[in-house]
Formats: sequence, C-alpha cells, structure tokens
Amino acid sequence: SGASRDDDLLLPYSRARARSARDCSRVRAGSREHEIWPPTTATPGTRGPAVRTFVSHFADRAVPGHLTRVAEPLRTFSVLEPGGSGGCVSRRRATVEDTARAAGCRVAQNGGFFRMDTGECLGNVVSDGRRVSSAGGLQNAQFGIRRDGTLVTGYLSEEEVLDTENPFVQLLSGVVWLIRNGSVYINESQAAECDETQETGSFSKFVNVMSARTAVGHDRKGQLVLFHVDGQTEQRGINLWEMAEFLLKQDVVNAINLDGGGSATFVLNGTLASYPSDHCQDNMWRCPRRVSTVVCVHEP
Ligand code: M6P
Repeated sequence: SGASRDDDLLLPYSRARARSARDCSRVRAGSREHEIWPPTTATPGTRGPAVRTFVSHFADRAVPGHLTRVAEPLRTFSVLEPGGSGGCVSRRRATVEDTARAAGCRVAQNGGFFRMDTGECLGNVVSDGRRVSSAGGLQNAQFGIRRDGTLVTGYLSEEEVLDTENPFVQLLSGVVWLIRNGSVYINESQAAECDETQETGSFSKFVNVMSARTAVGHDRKGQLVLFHVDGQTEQRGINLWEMAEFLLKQDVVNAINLDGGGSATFVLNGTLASYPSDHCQDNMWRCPRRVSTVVCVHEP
C-alpha cells in the first residue's frame, strides 16, 4: 500500500516484469519444491525463547530489530488468528498486542499477509491444527510444522497442505522464499511466486524497497527463528536482500518473508516493543496496525 508508481522508474531495476500465466495459477495436486528439516529435541536446560535486540548497520543505515530463537517449536510455537479463534472467517483485524495477550504469548509478531481493505486472511493458515484459511494451491512461500515436528519451508500443492498422514499443525504463507537450504533464493522466488498477495507495488519494488520487515525460518540446530526490523516504506528499514544476508549470518538455513511495512510489529510479554510506522488518527503519533495472523511463542 502507499506505493507511488513514479518512484519505481527511479529504481535500478525493471518494474515491468512480464507476468507469466503460471505466477498466480493454483497447484492442486502433486509435489512442489520445498525443504524439510527433521524434528529436534531441545538441549536440556533450554528455557523459553532467546530474544536478542540489535541496532545493526545496513549500507550505513542503523536499523533496530529483534532476533528470536525457539527450541522445540512444535511445543511452543503457534500461528494465531487475528483476535483469536474464528478471526479469519470473520475477517477480523486486531493488534498483535491484543491477539498475543489473549493467548499468553511471550514473544509475538505479525504474521501472514491480508487484504488491507477487507481484512481477509491470505494464503494458508493452520493454527494449532485447525485449517482456517486456504491458499488454494497458490504459489507463495510457506512455513509450517508437521505433527511430528518436521519443519517445512517452500512451496506446497493443495494436496500437500491437506496431507493427513503427518498433517500440518502450524502453517502460514509469506511472499518470497528468502533463504533455501542455506542460499539466498530471492531471484527464484520472484520468478516463481504470485505477487498479487502483496500490495506494496510491483514485485521488484516489494523486494528492493527499504521498509520494516519480518521473517520466520529455522537455523541449523532446528530452532525456529523469528526476525523483525523497524522501518517505514521508502524511508527506513531494509530490503529483502539485506534481510536474507543478515539471516544467513545467523546460521538460518530456510526462511520466508512475512508481512512488513506498517504491519511489522514486535510484542514482548504482551507489550509493544517495536516502533511501528503506521500513523495513529492523530498524525503526530505512530500506532501499531490492526493486522491478520500472528506468530506466537508461548509456554509448552
Ligand atoms: C497508509 C497508512 C500510513 C502508512 C502507509 C504505508 O497510507 O497506514 O500510516 O505509513 O499506508 O504503509 P505500508 O508501509 O504498510 O505500505
């Protein structure tokens, strides 16, 4: 949202990416490209999420954010609907604080994309074993946990999402598979994914513009990793390349980009701990946007 078309022409890349019919086609059956990571048990003595606060330099800009690692995500990580159970079907929007407080999250961030005008949850949403929204096989980056604790990152057909042998207990959709098996996967994502899921502007702008950003993935120890940086579209923050580089240095093996911009929100123990870019009704102040799904780290 808020993207000016003219700005795109000033950027050093082509805005006019030819849209192939495949981008937003729906893949119902068969197998799509994705990575799986086997379940791991936490080393004894690991307690709760490890939250790190940083102010890091990205091309000389100091950008604040948080990196959170979660051991045993199967027991402590949930995708939550906005305002709790039933939020997607009723197209509810809620602040991350409201959703996180009601669920007792120790750490919470905004999650999946949504339609800014209707509040509709976009993509796949499986929340604590309940499938509450469907991507219908649309190709966007997915991150999920299966019943046995297997971490899944990448693309999934509708059939794979609906698997009953080892079903997803948590699943959400992003836009752009940032890191695949230890390598940056942004160019491939731009060629393969449906960019109608984001409202920032052209797919190139979405990838390359400075903004507040969030991501989810996992590291080489099988810990779930949440990432957040503050920003304001076109003024502050980082682009997707910078986010992927940062995550690679943190030993992240697979990660997807979640909603950013005015949606980017970090909540610690129920309290807002980020500087959102959305304006309040009084333009003097900034207010956390009411968003769609939330990624939550809670007690086992
Ligand atoms: C809307 C308002 C602004 C916000 C802008 C950009 O105009 O909500 O407060 O800054 O959108 O939002 P985003 O960075 O999420 O695209």
